[in-house]
Amino acid sequence: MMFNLFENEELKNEALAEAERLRKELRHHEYLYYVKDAPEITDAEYDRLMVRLREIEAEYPEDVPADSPTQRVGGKVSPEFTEVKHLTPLLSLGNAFSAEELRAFDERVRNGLPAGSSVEYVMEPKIDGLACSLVYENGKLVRAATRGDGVVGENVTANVRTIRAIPLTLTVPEGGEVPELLDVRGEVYMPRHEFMRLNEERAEKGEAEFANPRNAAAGSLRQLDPQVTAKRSLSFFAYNVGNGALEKHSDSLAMLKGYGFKVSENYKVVPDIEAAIKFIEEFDAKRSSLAYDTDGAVIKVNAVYQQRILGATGKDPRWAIAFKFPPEQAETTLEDIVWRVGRTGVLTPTAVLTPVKLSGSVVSRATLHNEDFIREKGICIGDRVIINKAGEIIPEVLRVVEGKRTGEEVPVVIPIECPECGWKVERQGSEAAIRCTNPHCPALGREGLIHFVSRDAMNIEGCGPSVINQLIDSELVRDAADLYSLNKEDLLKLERMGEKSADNLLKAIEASKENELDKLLFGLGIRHVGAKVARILAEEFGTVEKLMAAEHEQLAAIRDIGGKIAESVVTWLSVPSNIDLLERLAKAGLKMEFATRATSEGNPFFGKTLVFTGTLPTLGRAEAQTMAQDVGAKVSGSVSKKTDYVIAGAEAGSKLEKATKLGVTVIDEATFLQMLKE
Ligand code: 3B8
Repeated sequence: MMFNLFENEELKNEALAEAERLRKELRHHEYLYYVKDAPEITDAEYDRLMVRLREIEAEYPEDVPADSPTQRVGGKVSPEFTEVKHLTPLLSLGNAFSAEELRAFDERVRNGLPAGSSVEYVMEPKIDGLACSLVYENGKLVRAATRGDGVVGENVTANVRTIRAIPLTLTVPEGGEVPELLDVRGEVYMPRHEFMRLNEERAEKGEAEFANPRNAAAGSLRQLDPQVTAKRSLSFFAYNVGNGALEKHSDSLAMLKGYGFKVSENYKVVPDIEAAIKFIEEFDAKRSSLAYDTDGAVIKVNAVYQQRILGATGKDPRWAIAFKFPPEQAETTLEDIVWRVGRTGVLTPTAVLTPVKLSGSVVSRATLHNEDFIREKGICIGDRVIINKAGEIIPEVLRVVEGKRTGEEVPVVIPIECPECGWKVERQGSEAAIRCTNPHCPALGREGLIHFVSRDAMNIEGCGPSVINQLIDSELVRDAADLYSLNKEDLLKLERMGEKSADNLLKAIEASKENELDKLLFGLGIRHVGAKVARILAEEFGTVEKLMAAEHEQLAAIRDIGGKIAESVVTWLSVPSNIDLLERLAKAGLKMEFATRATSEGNPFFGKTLVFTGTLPTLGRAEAQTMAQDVGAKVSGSVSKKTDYVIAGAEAGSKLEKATKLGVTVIDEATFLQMLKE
């Protein structure tokens, strides 16, 4: 008995040491991926480490630290955000719109300091997101709050914890000291590609799209359910220290970087205002190439003692100002509207414009979103229109210049036939989208294949739209499965396809077979199944067979799935040609499985220790235990202080007694089943 206990103790210590190593490794890879943008391992490798860590933590739930990489998504759905008073006010910045105004700012700064002071500035890109304050006590993130009115903000800690660019524990360099208190200020933002992906997903689901990444970030951060925020891939740039700043702002930025924060790689210390103005011009030229939106540059006095002397006027500090770039707009003529058919059969109107220069590039197309957009803006063909760059990348028609109408303008004709195949189109219910009703519309095949090979789906490099078009036109490929029987000879028939590119493409096609099920499910282009839904389905079912066997109710009961998606999945999987496609893909050697185990962090039993006792009314003991383990619970045979729940059935004897004595929560089968679904 004693010996056994020792052995258990030893096993436990080994497991806990392994868990700690895994946490360290995971944190390091999260840092490389989310902060440095330079991952060293694949997502699958990362997932494997995570799965192993979860396994150990499920075994020893009482030894899981709050800053474990598994603990980012937690917390409950709250009815509202509580208020938090900032340690020191979170001020906002005044604006400058010209070099003149910047020189005036510099003048005010120097007038506010002892005569003859020299002033050094720090220049930073101005990230277009939401200001947040993150409070670290003894190196641990304890609170995160939005700016609010500057004095009191909203407590968004649970949501901020899901942002992987934000360390839950500061990385303190060897020999360094953990600060007792550190108030890190910065901007929560959504990278552009995430914004585009999110909007695509929302459009697919018939939900309203966000107007720009800033709104998308705000909407995601202000979610009452942290699970939703966790899925939105937000990021964070640290740009100021509220409490615990060093003598120079530039040193504080370096310190933040050392602690593991993402700090703009584009900041610069400049000796005077003219150099600051030059920085802004240079930055303007490169900002469109950044992965996130910027709406200007921030100029800050570098010496903190000078900042203190200058202080603040009302809500704005006197030592910093934001230079705002003018909104990027241009006027041009809308010559025509073309309707393109996407992979789901949705017709999207695109404006054909007289080419015009807009923020450095020539624009000749702009998106018009859908029929309602055209009506709301009152757009006619021949109109003079103002275009701008929405989310700084895709040009959008902002409005019509009505004063310039000549009477020659022609109202837009909404198509009643598909421009690709001539079938009739329809608008369903409250949806804004017009769809082609032909299930075999050629556009679906072509666009579907383009989607199938795209990065977030099967990620087949070297297979761009022009290759796909040629493959279809030459009848080498009809659907996704045909890609896997292509050979080099076939490929060499294509235009601009040399030996090397053909070899590379074949390699990429071969490699794509190893993708996990979620990528395939997303790639199939099932309506309402975006990347996230595909992942949930893959996690839930693990294999295509199991998914095919699932009934509507079973699907609809899954978190984040719901009736509409369930309907779409069941329908898609019942079409013979789709089943045939899946069979041919399987035959081609695609993996069609999801190896990573389901993550059920959200379930109330996740990581908890459960004890079953007595006879349950409907469930067998083994069945009930498996169900609990499937959501990440640990099942134990005896009740102790570490037991979280006792599930008691008829004639539950001493275990129930002990549970009551220890104050352990006792539930019945019905409650157990109910909670399993949460
Ligand atoms: C003081 C300094 C507000 C800000 C600041 O990228 C202050 O520094 C601020 F009262 O809002 N959006 C930045 C950004 C914003 C601010 C800042 N620095 N880089 C930004």
